[in-house]
Amino acid sequence: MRIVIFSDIHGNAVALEAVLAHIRHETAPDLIIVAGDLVADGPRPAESLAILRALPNTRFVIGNTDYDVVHERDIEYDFTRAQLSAEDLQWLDDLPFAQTVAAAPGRELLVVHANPCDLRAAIKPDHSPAIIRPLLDGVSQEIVAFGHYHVPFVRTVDRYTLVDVASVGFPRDGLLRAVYVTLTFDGANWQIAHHRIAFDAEAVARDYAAVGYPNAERKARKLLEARYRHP
Ligand SMILES: [Mn+2]
Repeated sequence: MRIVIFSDIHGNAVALEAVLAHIRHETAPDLIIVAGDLVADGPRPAESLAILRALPNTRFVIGNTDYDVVHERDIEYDFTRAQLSAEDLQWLDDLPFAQTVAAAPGRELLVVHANPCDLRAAIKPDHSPAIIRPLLDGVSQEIVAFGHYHVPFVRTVDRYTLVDVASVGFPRDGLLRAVYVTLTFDGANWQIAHHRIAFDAEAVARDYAAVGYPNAERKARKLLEARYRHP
């Protein structure tokens, strides 16, 4: 069984199309899971959401910015919300918190946006186990996959394998690549691989101004730097 997981598209339809083309040609997944933050912060929220919603064999979880686009008011969320239909916004608001997959009895995967407890606390690659353990309290699955922090990593904490699938649309590890993950269960073990896909980031950067995104220049620079600071 092969599962593709990706996250944090952030309204970047160009990066999303690059990832989906790579998946179509290289990966042949049984299932795709999208780990949230679908539309906010990018120039093409409506196009990105239409592409995502049309994908076959695909499940979703909600991200913090999916919640915020529906419920919060600021100049950027207002822009994003104005691009989406009332039905799109209801669909975002109705997204589930988590998805689970059982590859075999007792061999299960949990997918959430940031961590198994809430939508916002990031699990970081250098966090001590003492910081992470409370977030895993009560989790029965052996693999926990998430996005939110936008930095790809795999690490083990106690009996858990933690997989940050990073970000399709807004990289922040200094590499201007869209990232997705394949999780392949061969009957005994999971094989986990991050894939880094080139996309036309300059075109996306120019697109912010073309669509009238608020703070377009700052946002474009933030994308191209691929190193924005996480709170
Ligand atoms: Mn997030």
